[in-house]
Amino acid sequence: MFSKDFLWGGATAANQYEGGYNEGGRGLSSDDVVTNGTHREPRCITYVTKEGEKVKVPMFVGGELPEGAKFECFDDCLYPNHEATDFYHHYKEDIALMGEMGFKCFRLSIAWSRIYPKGGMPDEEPSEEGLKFYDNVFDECQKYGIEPLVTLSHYETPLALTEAWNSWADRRTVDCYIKYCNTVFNRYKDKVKLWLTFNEINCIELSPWMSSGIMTSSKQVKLQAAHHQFVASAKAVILGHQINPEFKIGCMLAYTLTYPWACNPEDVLAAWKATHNNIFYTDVQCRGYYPSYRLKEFEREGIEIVKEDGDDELLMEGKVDFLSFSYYMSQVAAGDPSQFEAADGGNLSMGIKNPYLSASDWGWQIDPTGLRNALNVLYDRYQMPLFVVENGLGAFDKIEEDGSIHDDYRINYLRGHIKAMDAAVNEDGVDLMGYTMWGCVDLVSASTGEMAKRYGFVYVDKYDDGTGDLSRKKKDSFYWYKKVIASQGADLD
Ligand code: BGP
Repeated sequence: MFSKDFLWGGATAANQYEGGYNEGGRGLSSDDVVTNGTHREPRCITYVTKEGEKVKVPMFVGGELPEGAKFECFDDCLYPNHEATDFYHHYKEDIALMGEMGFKCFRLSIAWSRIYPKGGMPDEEPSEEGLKFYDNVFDECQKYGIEPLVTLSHYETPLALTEAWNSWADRRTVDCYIKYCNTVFNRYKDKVKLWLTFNEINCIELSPWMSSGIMTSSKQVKLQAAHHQFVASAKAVILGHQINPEFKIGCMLAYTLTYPWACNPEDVLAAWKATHNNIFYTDVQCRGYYPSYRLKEFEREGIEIVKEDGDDELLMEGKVDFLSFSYYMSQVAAGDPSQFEAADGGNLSMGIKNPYLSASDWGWQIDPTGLRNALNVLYDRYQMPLFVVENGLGAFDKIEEDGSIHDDYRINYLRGHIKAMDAAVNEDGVDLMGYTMWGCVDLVSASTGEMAKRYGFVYVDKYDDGTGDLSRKKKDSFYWYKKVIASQGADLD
């Protein structure tokens, strides 16, 4: 059982949900030039070289953009987020469905290029039409007593910033981001109190394009860009608190709990290293300084982070108010991973297969107890409020002849994870603000670009080939989650 003020709800992001990519004066974003993929086939970034050659480069590989090349959408490719599942035109209906389930909180992101089509270049004015759209969305939330939780940057960056200077690789992007934050903080200060600065900030090293619209394969460039995001996040926290002292501004981490394969000290060391790679980002954002293990690594590898005077003080002053994270799976590490069978992550590498766990159809290893561990590890380390802002099961759904969708696999997954949170809160004393299940209305998968990988309580008639009438249907999990919320998590049957 959870307290009355526990923030139950669902999570989405503009790049995968909103659509309307060329409507309302919106500028292009980095995700607009990414094709669809599958569990096995990569999503690709598309561009044309100055010689006119059409190039498709796998999103997780990325790499350098040849001089003179221009991003372009090709007629023979599908770009799933252009329309996505069209929250842009369905927001009233979708928020009403969230209201019906009893949501207390709705996590969404603002599409930065809807507010500043060119990213907020000097002299650029914000788009009133873009601002008005989110006014409408927040007003709709208010009707149902739903508190918005807004991610300022979720897996997309205005394409103009990439074209100008490779986006976050360049410090000038910090100013553009702060200009954008200043605009939305002021505009929505009475409608939105909960903010997240960057979605899954640690993914910048795994996929600089998906995370931040950067074309690079260089570790130096990625880490310099991460520094820019740390500075931007700290500045946003400071600015937000000045604009409205009631704001709570958090960071957001893709947390992957890592187990050692065995009690072999080499395996334990490997797990510790993987963990530190993961929580380096929250170490900086929650503690306010770079941790020693990463500074030593930079020294060894000759990585030099260029800082401006005052950056260290900024990081300390701009620590976040709470730590939010996504949790889908755990992983296993070993001193010598080559001896073990790898988990089948398809598009993504997932470490070693854990013999104690089952996996989703996309190979993500399902581990509810791991969530209890995760909550304890993070709370012990930072002693600040936590928020599970993503968790859920991507699965194939089948519509029965009568139109019903029996997604008991999804209910089982969620039930296990909610039980684990309950134990972390009520048995271990973790301070947990809320739970927003990922993809509460079906949306496009970030890693594969598929529609077939569905998360929602609400089914959307949209398919991998881009067809579908976008109509909405309630799945069994819709009614189940409604009961869960009404009983404050006591009724999980
Ligand atoms: C997280 C992202 C989300 C979301 C989710 C599920 O990493 O923050 O944007 O998509 O993962 O992943 P996928 O869509 O690849 O199944």
